Amino acid sequence: MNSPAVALESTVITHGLPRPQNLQLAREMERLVRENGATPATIAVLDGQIRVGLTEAELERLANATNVHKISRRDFAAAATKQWTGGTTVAGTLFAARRAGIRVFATGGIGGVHEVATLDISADLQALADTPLIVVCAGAKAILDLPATLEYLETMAVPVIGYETDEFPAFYSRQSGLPVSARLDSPEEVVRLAKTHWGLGMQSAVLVCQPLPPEDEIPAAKILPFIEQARREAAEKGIHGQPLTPFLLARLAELTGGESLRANLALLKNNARLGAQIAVAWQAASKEKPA
Ligand code: PSU
Ligand code: MN
Repeated sequence: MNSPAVALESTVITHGLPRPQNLQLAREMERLVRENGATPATIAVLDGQIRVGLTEAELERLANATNVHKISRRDFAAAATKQWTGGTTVAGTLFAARRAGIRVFATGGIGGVHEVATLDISADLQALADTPLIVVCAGAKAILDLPATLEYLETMAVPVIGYETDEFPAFYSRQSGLPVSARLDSPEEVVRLAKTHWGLGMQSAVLVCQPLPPEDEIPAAKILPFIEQARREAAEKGIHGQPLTPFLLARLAELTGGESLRANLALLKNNARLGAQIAVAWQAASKEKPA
């Protein structure tokens, strides 16, 4: 029997992390998925083609590519028409993973509602609203308006599961003071909830939110002033739209002397592990009785 696939996104490789940590992390996530009994499927666009699963050489090419695009759901047609190469966001990866029949996807932090003067709501949220996959994350990136992001997910009928926690994790920090819609404590429970959700006819994703390991967390009181500063600088520089999230992540890494980068890498690896465990549990449950 084939080992079950876990989708991995690639905007984190092309836009979310600096070189050379981006390639190291991409390899490490693939290794962790394998080590936990599943098959990694890193999703990206190469020369206009949607690719599900990359070779080692392709991963390296993507990580070092110049003129690389950030590809959300709306961008696939443009990418095909113009032969772009790019990293797929959570929204883009959800689309490609679903077409490939993959059920589980691991990422760092989903996009959400930005705290800016103009409207900026990540396409990740709409994709989560209408794509039935289990998405493992560390919450939404703390650079966002977390209460507004949770409200949007509630409106769109996305279950927000706290994995071994009652609180929505805040990416760099384990706690946000905000509630999840249910807490679950094992991969088997996650699978049972997801199968029930979709069995009821729901089309939305199940968002599994796992706090990063305690030893890697940055307490909210420490990271929040830096987030404020990075946001202010983005506003002053007139940065908005697609470049905003990459700018904020890179600036935070500078402001924290690399601490936010270390936390980001740790949570991505942690989520790769849990994604693989959930994929294995999904396959086992599907063998017992067809979904
Ligand atoms: N998680 C990380 N780093 C990242 C991202 C997620 O640890 O860079 C990426 C994801 O690909 C996500 C994107 O879809 O950031 C959100 O971008 P935007 O806010 O522009 O939708
Ligand atoms: Mn945006």
